[in-house]
Amino acid sequence: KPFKRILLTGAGGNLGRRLRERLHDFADIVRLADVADIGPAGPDEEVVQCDLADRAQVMRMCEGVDAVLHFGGVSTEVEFAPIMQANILGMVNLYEAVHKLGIRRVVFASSNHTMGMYETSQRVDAGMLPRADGYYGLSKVWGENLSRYYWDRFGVETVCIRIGYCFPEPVTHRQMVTWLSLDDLVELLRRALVTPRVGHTIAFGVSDNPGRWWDDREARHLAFQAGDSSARFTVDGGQPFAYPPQDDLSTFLQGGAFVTTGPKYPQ
Ligand code: 15L
Repeated sequence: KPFKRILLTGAGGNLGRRLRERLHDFADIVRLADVADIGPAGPDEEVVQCDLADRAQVMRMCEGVDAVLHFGGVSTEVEFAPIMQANILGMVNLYEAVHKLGIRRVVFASSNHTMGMYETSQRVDAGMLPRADGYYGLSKVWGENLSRYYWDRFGVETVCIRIGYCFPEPVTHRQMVTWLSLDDLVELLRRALVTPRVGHTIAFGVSDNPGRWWDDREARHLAFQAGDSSARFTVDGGQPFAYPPQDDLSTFLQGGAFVTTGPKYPQ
């Protein structure tokens, strides 16, 4: 196995729960962290409860770890305060711990909402400027740039994955275009962990779907090949595939509903 111990943050979240049993090929021990109580550890697992905003807890969470899969933090558009705590301050705490403890590599679960204000007719690659669609997307841009800094200044390697829609079955047009299967996510994590030199890489977490919006040219060196495609699903009860179907902001812009929900300024 490539690592002795890897850490998965956000182990109680949507993706963390599905990834939990898929990580044992990567390391002898999988340490699972979450802010919530996720119950007892299974075989070859460790469980740590950790608030990302608490730097001492983050330091303890990272002790003895060889690589980090960072899936923790707020995963959707909410008001700014919790995003600031978990995604802004939490990233600083994580990278300080990673750097101080000499951990060499992080895989950061970034999001397509870093570029949600691009139009659905545009093709976006990782060299283009981010255009976030709310505080959540902006916090992911912060994470991408913070990890870039820790590579440039301290040599900590990070692969940022701009994940699309990673749930079992896409049902809307947007979900079809942005779908990432769990198998493809696991393969992308494997490539992100075992590729010898990644420096700082921004990759797109998307399966080989018809009508994709994202061009993964900046992550070519990962040699990731998606094995799944949303083409086997039908949209909205079998209507022919077409995007965008309406002249509506949430279909005209890539961020979909996030564009119209965020940002929520505290009242
Ligand atoms: C995200 O970043 C969210 O974490 C996830 O829940 C989905 O909503 C996804 O984006 C999406 O764009 O569908």
